[in-house]
Amino acid sequence: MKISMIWEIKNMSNSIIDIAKQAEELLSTSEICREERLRVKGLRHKLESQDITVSVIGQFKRGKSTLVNAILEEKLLPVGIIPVTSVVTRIQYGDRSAAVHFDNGVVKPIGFEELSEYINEQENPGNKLCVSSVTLHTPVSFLKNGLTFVDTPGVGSAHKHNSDAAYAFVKESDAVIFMLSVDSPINQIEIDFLSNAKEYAAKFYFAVNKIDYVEAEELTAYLEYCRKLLCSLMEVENIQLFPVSAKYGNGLEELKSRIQTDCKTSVKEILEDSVEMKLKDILQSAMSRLDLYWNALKMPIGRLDSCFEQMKQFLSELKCKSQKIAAELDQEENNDKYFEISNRLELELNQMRKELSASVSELFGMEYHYELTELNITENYRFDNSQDSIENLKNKFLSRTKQLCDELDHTLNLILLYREKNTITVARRIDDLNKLNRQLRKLQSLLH
Ligand SMILES: Nc1nc2c(ncn2[C@@H]2O[C@H](COP(=O)(O)OP(=O)(O)O)[C@@H](O)[C@H]2O)c(=O)[nH]1
Ligand SMILES: [Mg+2]
Repeated sequence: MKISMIWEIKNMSNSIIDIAKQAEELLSTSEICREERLRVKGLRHKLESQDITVSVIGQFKRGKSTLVNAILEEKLLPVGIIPVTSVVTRIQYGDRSAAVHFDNGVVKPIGFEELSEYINEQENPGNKLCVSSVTLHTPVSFLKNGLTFVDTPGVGSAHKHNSDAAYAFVKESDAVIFMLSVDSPINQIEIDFLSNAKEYAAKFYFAVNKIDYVEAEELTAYLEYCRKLLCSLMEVENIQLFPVSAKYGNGLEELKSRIQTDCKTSVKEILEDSVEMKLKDILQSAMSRLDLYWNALKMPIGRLDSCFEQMKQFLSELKCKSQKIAAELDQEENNDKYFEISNRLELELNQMRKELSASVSELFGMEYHYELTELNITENYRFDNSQDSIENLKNKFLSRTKQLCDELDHTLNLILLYREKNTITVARRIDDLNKLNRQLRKLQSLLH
């Protein structure tokens, strides 16, 4: 560990690239913050390359995939009347090619005609193929100059994993096209999603789709309603709306040329704002991690040993419990109960997260909260092809509980490696952690 070599923040420049560089350097002094360092490295690369990520986000069926196809002037992505898009698709400039990225790190080149097999909810239900994303290259001028255009799954459908993927991808977006549609008033799902997106994306384009459905007067009323609501949600005086028909092409040129102009003239500002927002999140996460180590190091060694033993025991009990829950599912008649079972497993997972948070708090005397999944248990959704899907649900549940336990186990092992009998070394390490924490806080205070 190099914590003792902590480097001092001197004559700090407030430019975001400097803050990012300093954050990266600072985080690299401790292997505890490896993950955060890698995330900052990605941000620095983004600033240096000036590559901007613009994603289309919103509720399912608002016409996101249709819009991407229309802007790129090619029917690349599948669209449909039922929720279709199940994975994030990144589209960049280049010779035509397509590749699927899987959760386990494998990348497989595919033909464009095979796309649907991987990104269509009906063909890849519950993302059983474990696709993490799909990347396409196509030589369209809209994508020139390092623009990555992204189609995302919609939020709010019965397929919860689609919402999770959309929420996760917002964290990577620099600018977003937030897709609304005249056939539905803005609802709470969209409001919640927008509030979250506001924390990560630096630039918003509000597209109001399906204007071919309504008369001019109705459209004016709808736009006025949207404008008022969005101004209050975004806390701004005025907002530009882009009324479009993704299906028939109306209004697309205005939206397209606005994005292109911004990408030419204000890409630097957008990226700096975006990186600043993401840096805040990363520094916060690094500081929480340091807290855990700090608490563990300050414990008398005997007490620490017994806490570790109890924690490891608890983790192995959780793993057994999850296997028992999965095994019991075999004995039930589950073919028509996909939705109930999916919810039950999510509830079990939430329960485990709560128990883990409680034991970390109890044993290490610190707040350690896992985010809980919100469940809409009133929804009555039936799934086709259920036999296959129940099996898939069970495997997902097992792998998510294992991941939950493994992550904490990994952190505990790192803490074990880090602790030390020699009290002078312990005192020095605590001092180093304090210093690092102070430096991170200083950096954080430079962000708006
Ligand atoms: N009338 C009309 N239908 C549209 C328009 N844009 C999309 N749709 C339809 O809305 C449905 C959902 O579109 P899709 O792009 O799959 O939505 P996504 O889930 O947001 O990606 C499909 O049936 C589309 O044909 C539009 O501008 N006008
Ligand atoms: Mg879609």
